[in-house]
Amino acid sequence: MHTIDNPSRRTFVKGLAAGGAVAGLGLWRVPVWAQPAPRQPTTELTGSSFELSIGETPVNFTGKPRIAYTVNGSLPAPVLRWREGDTVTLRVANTLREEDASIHWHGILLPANMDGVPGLSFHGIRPGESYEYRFDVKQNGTYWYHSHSGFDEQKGIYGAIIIDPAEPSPVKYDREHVILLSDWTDEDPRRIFAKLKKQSDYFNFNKRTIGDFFRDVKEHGLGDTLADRRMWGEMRMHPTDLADVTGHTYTYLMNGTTPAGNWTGLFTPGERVRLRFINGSAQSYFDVRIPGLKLTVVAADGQYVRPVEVDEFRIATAETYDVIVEPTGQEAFTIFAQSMDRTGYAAGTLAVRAGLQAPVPALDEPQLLTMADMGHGGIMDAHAGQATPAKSEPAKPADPHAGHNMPAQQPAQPADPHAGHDMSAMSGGMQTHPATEHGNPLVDMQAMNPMPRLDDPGVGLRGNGRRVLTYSDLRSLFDDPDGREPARTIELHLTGHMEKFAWSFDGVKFSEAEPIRLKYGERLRLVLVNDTMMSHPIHLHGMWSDLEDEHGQFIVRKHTIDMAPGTKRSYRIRADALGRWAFHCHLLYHMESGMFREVRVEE
Ligand SMILES: [Cu+2]
Repeated sequence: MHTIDNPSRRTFVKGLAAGGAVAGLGLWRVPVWAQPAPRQPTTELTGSSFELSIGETPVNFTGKPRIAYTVNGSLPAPVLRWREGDTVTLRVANTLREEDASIHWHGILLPANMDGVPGLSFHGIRPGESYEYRFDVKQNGTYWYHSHSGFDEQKGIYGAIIIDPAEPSPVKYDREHVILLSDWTDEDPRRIFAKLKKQSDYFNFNKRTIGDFFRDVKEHGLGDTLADRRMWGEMRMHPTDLADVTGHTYTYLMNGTTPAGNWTGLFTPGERVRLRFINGSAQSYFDVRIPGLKLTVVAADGQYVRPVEVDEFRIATAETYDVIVEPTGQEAFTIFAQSMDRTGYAAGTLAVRAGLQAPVPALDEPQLLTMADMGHGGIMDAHAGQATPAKSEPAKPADPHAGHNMPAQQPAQPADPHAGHDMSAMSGGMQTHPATEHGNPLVDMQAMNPMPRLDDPGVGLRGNGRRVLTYSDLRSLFDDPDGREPARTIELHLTGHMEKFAWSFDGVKFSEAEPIRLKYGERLRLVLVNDTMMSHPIHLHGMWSDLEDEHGQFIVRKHTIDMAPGTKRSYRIRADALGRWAFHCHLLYHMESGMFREVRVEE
């Protein structure tokens, strides 16, 4: 049995049934708790030529039979194992009855017409048709692949890619396991999207209660509490809005297995085990730890980093982390991946043999966002000319009128187009905003004093007694691979309106936006400012995102840059891939609502 201390939260923890893809066995009519059949390991396909077929498969993760979209009948899709230096050919057939399909190879450098984004790379794969992808493999490490069509990714089209290196790996290990985390829903994703558009906090059940109010009054006094409440009201947000789709609908999966299904990876005591973590979810961040084990992070987004030992790490949607563990002294360890909003978890076991289980920790308490998370930390200091990020939590409620800006209610002020382009803006001073944000009904908030906060573990992980990985811990094994100083800077703001569930860059939805044009071969700096109260994992296709520190120095090469609320972060891009590329938030429902741009690299 699972250990869940707080019974009132039990209803939120979905996926206590074993579940899984049960095609062809006829089991899916039987309640799964009566049939805790052991899960088959995910198929692994190796070589340079692959046949992949997108279709429908009956599944049962919650006790209710549903139809998933799968690759070769498998959820997650088969692990693809390539070799650096090979040319791979992947024939993808779409056997869906009515819908177009696609596969995008996430984080893989390839020609634009092989990238798999309908409308940019190609036309998509029509029902009954196939597309042949063929490209040279120029990198190694842990990556993944997923659909880029509609909500197919949410329905099950995602899988791991492992690329074995041409040269011997700098990391030694005896055994490896892929740990692919994802979120399953019994609902039609289109219905979820419609609900979010109608009522953006539909799935947020962590709202504060009248009891919390009186506790706050006792702790902070009536004046501060009222001010705090008014502030949140004005921001049109609930302070517990950490995720917009939650465990209320989601069952969190580890390698396609619910917690009760207990996915198990084997080890022999004394071995060095490489765990390849992939966040293949549609809309979920996970906080991962393995009680009893230190995690040595050796790669981020497929690229090796200087080894760093931690107890826990947050993995944003679409990121990957490779971790070495050396399990010993126990027969079983729980791999625990709680959702960032604490409405559920994925879990599995590392064990010396199948059938074992270690205790499963209770979910941590959900934490409130602070004013620093809103990009208003150090606002009072900023007025005095010395901004300091406020990192401790809980933060004392700030003056409700000092720290935030409601552009819809303010007179329009054209922004200075050059302000914020110099790096001094990265370390303090009032933030300027693009003119398109002002008076814009799709923008409900702006960060006044956003900070890089690369050493911030993030809301819910601060001061928890565990050593938590942050971006400032990540150092690529190599220096800036380009070497040139960026010749120009593009600043983009992540914008949104919570109530309308509208998401965009600079307040302009994809459908109304011009492409971002890059000159072939140029090295440029992209500065992102998160004006919203949610985290956004930002992914650029076709080229690397070389993250910089607070001083504009290269620190780590990634394909997905997590932007916590109230952060301002910069990275370098070498525009060395001609063509049309997708650039977007990797939260599926944010992308669908407009937080997406085309990046066009031209001669
Ligand atoms: Cu987003």
